[in-house]
Amino acid sequence: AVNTTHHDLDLLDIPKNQKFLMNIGEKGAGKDMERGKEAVQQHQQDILHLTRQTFGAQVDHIMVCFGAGGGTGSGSVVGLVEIAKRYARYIGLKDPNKNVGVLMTLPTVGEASSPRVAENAYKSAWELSQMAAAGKISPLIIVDNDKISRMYPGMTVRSFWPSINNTVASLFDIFNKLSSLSSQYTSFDPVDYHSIMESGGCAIMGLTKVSKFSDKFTLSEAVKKNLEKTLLAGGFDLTSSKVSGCIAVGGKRLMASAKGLQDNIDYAFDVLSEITGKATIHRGIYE
Ligand SMILES: Nc1nc2c(ncn2[C@@H]2O[C@H](COP(=O)(O)OP(=O)(O)OP(=O)(O)O)[C@@H](O)[C@H]2O)c(=O)[nH]1
Ligand SMILES: [Mg+2]
Repeated sequence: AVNTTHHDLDLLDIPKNQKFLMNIGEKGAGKDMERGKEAVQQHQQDILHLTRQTFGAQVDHIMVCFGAGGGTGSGSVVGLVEIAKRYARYIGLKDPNKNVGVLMTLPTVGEASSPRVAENAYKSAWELSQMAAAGKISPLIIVDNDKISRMYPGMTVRSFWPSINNTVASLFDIFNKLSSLSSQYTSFDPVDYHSIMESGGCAIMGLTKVSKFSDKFTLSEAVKKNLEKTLLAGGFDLTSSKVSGCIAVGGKRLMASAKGLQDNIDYAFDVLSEITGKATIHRGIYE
């Protein structure tokens, strides 16, 4: 983790030697993106070194994460992506453009009422979208802090960022984890997962629980609704998607006894194929 002030680093629950202060003589970039940009240029060697030291060489994919709106993250993200690509090359990844992605958060409506914050967020979202569309990063995941805060109203101050972060991290984690497991039915395997992570553009993800699975349409509806109202930023044209993955997970007893469930799951996969403009669908059915 890097920042221009130790205040933003101190509270992070990670080992001290994984935090790096990009010392620019002042505490924080004060929402000035130029300062963030200069900070990363000034310290790129140290950051690359810390990355190698922290993560070693057994890494498949790198996600640079930052909160848009401030000066440090927004200003330094493109420089950090460059460092991540150098690291990727160093550990032997063939195509760094496909193995380095970005996870960014959009400021809440309240935060973005400050014109500087809104402008910073807009600038970095625009630049990263261009990079994603041009296949220079893969994927770009945009987390909408405001949307999540509206989905989980009534949060305490203390739980606000940690619960948003946990929600997003576990969503990201579950596809990765499931792809490492094999299934006796249909496996969503690591190659499928990689092909999604490496396809460029923007990525959205969702997770939903379905209880009335015996009805033909509830599963497909759940898939559809989930894509429309994910935790992540909305407004994407789903018909332009290139690849997608969908995994159905059910209990042992359910898989053995629910009549017609296979048909309903297949129907949900077909509907997903329709909504995504016939994107390649990687399927998985797990118990
Ligand atoms: N989801 C999530 N968003 C966060 C978290 N921490 C900060 N943010 C978002 O990131 C934005 C930018 O944070 P800042 O501290 O302003 O940015 P900075 O990159 O440190 O830049 P300066 O403070 O100007 O140096 C905030 O406005 C929040 O919307 C977090 O833990 N989780
Ligand atoms: Mg800050």
